[in-house]
Amino acid sequence: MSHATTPVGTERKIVTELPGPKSQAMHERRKATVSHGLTQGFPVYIERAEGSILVDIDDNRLLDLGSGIAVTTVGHAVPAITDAVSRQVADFTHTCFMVTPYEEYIEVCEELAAITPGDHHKTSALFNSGAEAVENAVKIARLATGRDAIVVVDHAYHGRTNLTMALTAKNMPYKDRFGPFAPEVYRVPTSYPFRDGLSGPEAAQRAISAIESSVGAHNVAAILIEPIQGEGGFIVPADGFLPALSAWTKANGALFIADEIQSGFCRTGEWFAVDHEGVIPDIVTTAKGLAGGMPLAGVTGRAEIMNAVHEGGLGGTYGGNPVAAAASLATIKALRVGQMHLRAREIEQLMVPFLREVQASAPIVGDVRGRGAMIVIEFVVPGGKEPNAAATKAIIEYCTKRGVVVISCGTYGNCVRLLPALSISDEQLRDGLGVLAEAIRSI
Ligand code: PLZ
Repeated sequence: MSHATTPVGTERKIVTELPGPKSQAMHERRKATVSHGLTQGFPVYIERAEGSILVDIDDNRLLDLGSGIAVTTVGHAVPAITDAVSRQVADFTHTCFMVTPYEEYIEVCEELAAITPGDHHKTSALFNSGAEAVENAVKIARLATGRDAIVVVDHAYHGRTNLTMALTAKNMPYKDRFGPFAPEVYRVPTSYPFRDGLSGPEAAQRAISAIESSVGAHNVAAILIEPIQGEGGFIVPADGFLPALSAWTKANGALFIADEIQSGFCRTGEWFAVDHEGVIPDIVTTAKGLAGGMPLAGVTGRAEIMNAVHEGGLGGTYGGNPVAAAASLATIKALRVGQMHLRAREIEQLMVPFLREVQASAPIVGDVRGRGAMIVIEFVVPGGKEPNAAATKAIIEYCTKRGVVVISCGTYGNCVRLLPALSISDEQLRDGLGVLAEAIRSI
């Protein structure tokens, strides 16, 4: 792939129609050779990126408000991360931690122990993807408790492997005709304030009585939950919901597993989304923002739970790969040194009032919610709460055609999520929000 030498810059700049001619040709090549089972997204093919700007093969500069689904939280091509990766590539790229280990793996586990909630003794195991981390968290929870049942909630997303498909709520496109699914997974209602109007304690009581009546408290190995539900629609549970579920697990010998794969790493204005409610999970799963673009995932938990597993019970060829680990250490350092959780809060302060003002004159905007730089707009049919997936699709198309990359989410496909890098400037953010507002008004 040829790389133009012109600087990337910091501005969105569209020089062809989107997708441009080269991207269109590339898309034809793709269709001939890449399985059509993969989500097609917006077929603009990327050649370079820097900060919050993506440069496509037609030399268009797009503003990235998706960060590759909450992965490049620090930004694209951040020198501290690319340098760390380059150094590690030159040193060695792989030995397999299970065969001949190395320090970087240990350092990532030390960092995870330090930044995840609670000051108890924690240990970690590293994997490649979020789904793999969730699978392992479930394995560990079952072994440590000697129980089988895993409780998940409506609108949950935990991955696409066989076990995680069972944990994920939405049928299309994730599960349809891919079964049969793994057993001993039980789904209970969540807290979705915009749609259920319940307080946190009320929603928790509803979930708990479903667990007690349909599963039996003594059978529950763990409640597994995203503290802010990501793919399901950036659903922030009502205050008190998560603490009540966590307290119930403690009282009943079950574990509380927080899936922080999308919501972690300063994204919400704290290191982790559970920090907003003072909940201390027994196990935390991480990925995405953990390594700034390199594939890495972690399971971090109370040492007595994590270490209950027999030697050799956890592993995988690539888990905790040294290059991904080096990227992770540089990413965590950049987040910490830059106090980037504070920047996430500023981003919320800029985005939410702006979007609420748009909402005031746009009846298709049902709700604006989220924390930090994890904000969503839920679109409805004016006059009620019926999900409006058609408007959502049109708005995303309007934005992407103008070079503002935004992603949809939501069980009903009716949400536009905003996941900018925490290094984005106010000016870039205003530019992107301006286009989004135009898109909403154009409906
Ligand atoms: N848990 C909370 O958000 C991944 C999925 C994109 P993997 N979310 C993006 C898609 O359509 O496949 C995710 C998540 C939460 C687990 C996962 C799974 O992480 O790294 O995609 O396996």
